Amino acid sequence: MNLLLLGLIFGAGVTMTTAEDGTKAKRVSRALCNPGTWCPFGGRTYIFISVPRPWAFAQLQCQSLGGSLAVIQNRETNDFLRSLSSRMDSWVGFSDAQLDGVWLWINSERIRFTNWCRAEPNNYGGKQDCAVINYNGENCWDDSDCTTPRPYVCERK
Ligand SMILES: [Ca+2]
Ligand SMILES: [Ca+2]
Repeated sequence: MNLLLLGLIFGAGVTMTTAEDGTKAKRVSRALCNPGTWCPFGGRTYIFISVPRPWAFAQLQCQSLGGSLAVIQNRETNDFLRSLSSRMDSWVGFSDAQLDGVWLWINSERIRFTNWCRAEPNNYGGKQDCAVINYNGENCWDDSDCTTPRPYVCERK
């Protein structure tokens, strides 16, 4: 049964890669943006993982997929990831765990854009060190307890 399924998937893959028709190619590239698949945007590719994990485990999972938690450097990427993550509260690779109040992107990129919600980051309870997008469904970020399992977004070049 599994072999048959594999054969079907492989067969479908061959059909797609050998297609020279432009319309069909367009359909394939759009299909790559489905949840659970890597999706290109702005020179990077992103994947949304809906299975909730604490921030550090989310990063490990991103690494095992050949990437890292997502970095957001402009409004366009922010809004794209909002859509990709279905507006669910999701981890990205922004943290002040090393020194409270000093926010760092996980890949050490310079900070070019932030989108904090009003009165955030507030380090509530003295233990909020990881950034979550789509806070309460809003289009803004909150600092949150890193140990809370949440969906997350990974990126790779
Ligand atoms: Ca903090
Ligand atoms: Ca907060």
